[in-house]
Amino acid sequence: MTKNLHRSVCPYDCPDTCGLLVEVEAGRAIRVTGDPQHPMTRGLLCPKMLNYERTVHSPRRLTTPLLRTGVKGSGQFEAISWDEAIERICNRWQGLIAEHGAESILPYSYAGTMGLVQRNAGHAFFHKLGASRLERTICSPAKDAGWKALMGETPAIEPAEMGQSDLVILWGINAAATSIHAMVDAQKARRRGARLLVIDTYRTPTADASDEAFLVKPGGDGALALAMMHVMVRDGLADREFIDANVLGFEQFGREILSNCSPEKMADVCGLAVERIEKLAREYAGAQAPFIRLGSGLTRYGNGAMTVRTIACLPAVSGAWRNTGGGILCGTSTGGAYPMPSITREDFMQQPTRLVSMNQLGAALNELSEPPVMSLYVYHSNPAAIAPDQNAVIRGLERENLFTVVHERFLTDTARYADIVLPATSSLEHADLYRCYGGYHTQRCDAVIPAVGDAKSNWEVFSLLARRMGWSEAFFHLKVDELIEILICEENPWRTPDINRRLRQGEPVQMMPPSSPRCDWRTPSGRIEILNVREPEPLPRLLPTHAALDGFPLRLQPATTPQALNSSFYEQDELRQKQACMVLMMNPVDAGNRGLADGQQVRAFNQFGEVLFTVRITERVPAGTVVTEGVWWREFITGERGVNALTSQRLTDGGRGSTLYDVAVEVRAA
Ligand SMILES: Nc1nc2c(c(=O)[nH]1)N[C@H]1C(S)=C(S)[C@@H](COP(=O)(O)OP(=O)(O)OC[C@H]3O[C@@H](n4cnc5c(=O)[nH]c(N)nc54)[C@H](O)[C@@H]3O)O[C@H]1N2
Ligand SMILES: Nc1nc2c(c(=O)[nH]1)N[C@H]1C(S)=C(S)[C@@H](COP(=O)(O)OP(=O)(O)OC[C@H]3O[C@@H](n4cnc5c(=O)[nH]c(N)nc54)[C@H](O)[C@@H]3O)O[C@H]1N2
Ligand SMILES: [Mo]
Repeated sequence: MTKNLHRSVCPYDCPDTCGLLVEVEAGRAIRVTGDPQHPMTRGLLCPKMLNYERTVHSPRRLTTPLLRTGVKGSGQFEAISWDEAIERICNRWQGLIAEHGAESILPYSYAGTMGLVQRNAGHAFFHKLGASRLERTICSPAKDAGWKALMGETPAIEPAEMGQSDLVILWGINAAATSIHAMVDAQKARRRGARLLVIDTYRTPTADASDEAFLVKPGGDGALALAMMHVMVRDGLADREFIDANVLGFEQFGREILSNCSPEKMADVCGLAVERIEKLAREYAGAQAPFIRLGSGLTRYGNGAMTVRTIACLPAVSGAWRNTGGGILCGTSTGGAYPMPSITREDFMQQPTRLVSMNQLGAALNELSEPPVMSLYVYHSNPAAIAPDQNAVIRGLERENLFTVVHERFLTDTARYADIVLPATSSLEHADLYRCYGGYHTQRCDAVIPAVGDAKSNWEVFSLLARRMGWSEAFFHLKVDELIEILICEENPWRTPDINRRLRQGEPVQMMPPSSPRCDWRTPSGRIEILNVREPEPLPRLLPTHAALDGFPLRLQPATTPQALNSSFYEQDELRQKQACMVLMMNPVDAGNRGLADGQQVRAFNQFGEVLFTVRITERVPAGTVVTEGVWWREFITGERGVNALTSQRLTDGGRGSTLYDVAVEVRAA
């Protein structure tokens, strides 16, 4: 590294966890590039991070604490000092604790930064305070629940095995937008002769790069997988020898479930013609080592966990697990690589406090009692934009008697409702330690520039709050570097002393997950448990989505865009302008039926709310499905509400996840 070139890590919630090279001049980041020596990044960055310096030095950055002066939501504030801000927060909390108890305080945080210290910086504080706890389940817990029901604790296969597969299926993952390095690997496999299939609800850029795309009805993948297995059994394509040795409950599954799941019966549910289901089943069963990379898109439904569990049966039935390159990958679980309880400090809790689902913030703010939520402390999350049922969330945030503190880099939709706003550092301004969930690398980095304005990191703020509360635990006085060292120094099979040495030097390093040989199933029976009597549903079967029962004719898919990450990156004008405006993609048939013309303003509505979009008429979405990409900030949209005014607080069948993609609407001209 030259004097002005520093290593850092991408802090965002993405399976790639890229290595960055940051060029610094006079205390400012002036250029950000991908680290060519990083095992996943290999010099390639996504369009968002390629201009990360525009986020870090954005004129929109918050630089000082703010006190609300106007009505909630108006965005009117005056600058105050950190001392005053901390004093006001702690005073108010002490009053609330005396009157309502500490559970009247609710922290809300998620994935603004994935750094192990900064992301989890508030846990110890709120545990000691005795606050309500947040159940952090907005992303994809249904995926874990579905996997566990079938595979127990079986670890993930090596992502690089995709390169040895002869048939790669990107299933419910928009890799070209959400995990570009997996996309590079998939294309490499394709160039070496593997077929690349995509299964999605609309024609994404990932689908464009495939040999063949299968567009299903939202939430219809379980039906597709069941029909595929029906064909495999019917046509003698199931691998009986593998099944006999490795699978529990296959005969019963075939008899009780698969026999009723012919392609004819499933075609309508999954939205694919019978011939295409048959062809896909034969191609899958005929491949030597088919590799399914399962995304999170299809898990955010009322049947999400069951969908994952059903799809994960495919390699068991076809025997794909026999061969290197074959199987299914949901993500690498690297959670065991560091001793997180040393940071989150559950032991500071005097007794287990109330758990509040982050997917039901609207209900928590408006309906919870004994005690009601009287204060909300939001850090590295933007619930007014990203949480389901935006109308309920905003109604709650508007409550005059709710004391809201938001620690943020920008004046987000949520920060606009705060009583006190605290300015947060960006990842280039604080140290942290990162681990990847799409591979096995890990990296530690230091701050590479000083804090912008008076911004402080998550840990610094909680340390200040703890001091003002008068707490004596040495833990709250530790420096970020010391916390990182606590995580690194504990002995762990994932990290040899040499890995730790290189980590401390800031190098990106591959960890060594405790390996498991192929076909070593970590379930109570030692087999893949298609029959699992510990589950409420002992066998995988067809479950409906929530939206199928809502009575609105179109399925809405609130998808991701390459130009943003959830509600992050809307501060970059150039990226936002590429998205132009909040668009609703609609098939010509649906547009024709409603007399809509391309470019027209439309309103989409359901029982939860109403949202204005600009309609784009396109064959990229099948009839019956409408798609919008991105989670826009309200200041950049035409109407009053973003897409999450149409989503609901209902939970998934397993894992208590969000059902953000399980949405039905009607659309009319505005
Ligand atoms: N550019 C960009 N990158 C991101 C993000 C982002 O917002 N933008 N978000 C980050 C986060 S937090 C996450 S969790 C990951 C998520 O990354 P992915 O795992 O890729 O998940 P999604 O993009 O939510 O959904 C993937 C695809 O599933 C499709 N899909 C939705 N419902 C269904 C269904 O019922 N069946 C099928 N077959 N497909 C369906 C969607 O259309 C989408 O194209 O990406 C991370 N990376
Ligand atoms: N409609 C719809 N809704 C969705 C999704 C979708 O695809 N469609 N995706 C869902 C998914 S998968 C997820 S994971 C969630 C994500 O939801 P969130 O975790 O809320 O993610 P972001 O919208 O990226 O907001 C993160 C915020 O953290 C701030 N931030 C960044 N770094 C720091 C820091 O170090 N300290 C502090 N204090 N703040 C920081 C950023 O400025 C940003 O405003 O959204 C969910 N909501
Ligand atoms: Mo996520």
